[in-house]
Amino acid sequence: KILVTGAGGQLGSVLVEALKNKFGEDAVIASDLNPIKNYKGIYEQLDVTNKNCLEYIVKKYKVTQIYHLAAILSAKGEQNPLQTWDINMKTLFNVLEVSVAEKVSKVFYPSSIAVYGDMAPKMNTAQSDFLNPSTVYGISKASGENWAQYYFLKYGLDVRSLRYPGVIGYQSLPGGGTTDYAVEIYHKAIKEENFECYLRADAMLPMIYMEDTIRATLELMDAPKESISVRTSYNLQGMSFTPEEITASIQKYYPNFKVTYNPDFRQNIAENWPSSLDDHQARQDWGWQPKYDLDAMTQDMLKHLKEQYNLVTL
Ligand code: VAH
Repeated sequence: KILVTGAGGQLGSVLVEALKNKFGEDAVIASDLNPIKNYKGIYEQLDVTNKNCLEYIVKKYKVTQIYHLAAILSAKGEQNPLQTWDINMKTLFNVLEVSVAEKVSKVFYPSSIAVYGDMAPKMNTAQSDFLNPSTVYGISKASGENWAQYYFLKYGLDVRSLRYPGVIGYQSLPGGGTTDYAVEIYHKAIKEENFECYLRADAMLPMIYMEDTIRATLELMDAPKESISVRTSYNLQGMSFTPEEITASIQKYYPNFKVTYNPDFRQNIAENWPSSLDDHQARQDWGWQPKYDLDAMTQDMLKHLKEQYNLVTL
């Protein structure tokens, strides 16, 4: 049985469906702090900061794999730094501790490009480049991935991790991240509204399409144990673009689409992050290969969002 925490989130809500397709509906337990609207399948309300509740659910379903997606993201995290640290670390320690105690065979822990800061090179940032994160979210992920490695080395817990770039998908909306604009911008274009961007026109960030994200996650978790050489977290690159470039990509279909720029504190966060990542280790170890570039993503996003919005107005 597979437990997913944060299953109501941007990534979790899509990942649970992929896991159900792969392993069957009965094999997946979706959990979240809040009920998930219209969810079909096994669901448990779970506050992962409560170790007893987590332990209860792991025992109840005889859980063998945990995907721990519950966390506070970069932009939201800055509003209450200590609370963000508490939540992100407490939940991780609970997952790691319960996994060791209950002999969970595999754990997935998402890290982020936010682990890097201004001391890492901007382009093609390497796996081993310096980590000096500037956000509390980044600090929690940099620490978290080292703790993951510690549990692997000390207890043999099979924890695997990816440093996700900004994730973009039509299925769900992100909440509280710095890369969220790249999802919102498509919704605005479809609704034929203007978009005000909180990053500068030239803020280049690494991003990845949802389909590639889910595939990368499942491929990593499927890889034979011996091929996993990175036990902190793998760099993962999908594509890189600026707000100006995604706008141009959308304007191929919506020539009248207009974007204005009004950078806020999130621009400072983005400025400290890499523009692109060197992910050769993931390619080498478990065959990672992204499928979507910016234009392929735009085409797919617009097609699906059009269908979604039409359904709503029917
Ligand atoms: C955030 N989307 O913006 C997240 C991510 C790429 C950074 O971890 O906070």
